[in-house]
Amino acid sequence: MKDTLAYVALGANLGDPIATVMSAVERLAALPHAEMIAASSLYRTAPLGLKNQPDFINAVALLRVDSSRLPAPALLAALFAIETEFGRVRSIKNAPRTLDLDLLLYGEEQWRTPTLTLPHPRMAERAFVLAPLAEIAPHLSIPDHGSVSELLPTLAHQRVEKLT
Ligand code: PH2
Ligand code: MG
Ligand code: MG
Repeated sequence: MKDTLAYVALGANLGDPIATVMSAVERLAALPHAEMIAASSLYRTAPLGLKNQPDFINAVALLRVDSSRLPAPALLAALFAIETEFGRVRSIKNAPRTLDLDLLLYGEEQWRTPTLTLPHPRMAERAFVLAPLAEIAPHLSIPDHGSVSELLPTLAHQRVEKLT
């Protein structure tokens, strides 16, 4: 048994995104060989990338994973399976989605394969990731970028609203 901390970003902007993200958090908590340590609040966020689409609901979760039983590629496959369960259809890049689950960090591991890049290459530029992360891991350092609490203020122009 080798424990690794994994951070997962959740996002949805089709259907009932609040209900979807809430139940996806429950699905993550129920993953075999993983234990949920923390989940952020939900945030309503302006779409980045393709602008002309509905606002997103975003959140992040922290899992303690048994890396011998659920290594990073297996965790990623489990995330894709949950996306499919929630009705995700993959069309164009950045298209609206019922549920997007992105693996942000898996311990200190670095991966560069066609299907898995760790750390997530764009996480430090996205307030919709850093605002929920700041809630559960303000001191977390993103390799080559800095700490979450230092980076977030640099993205103040990105609209992010915590849901109460
Ligand atoms: N996900 C994207 C692209 N743009 N914008 C927001 N606000 N939230 C997201 O989760 C998001 C996005 C690609 O996965
Ligand atoms: Mg994704
Ligand atoms: Mg994504």
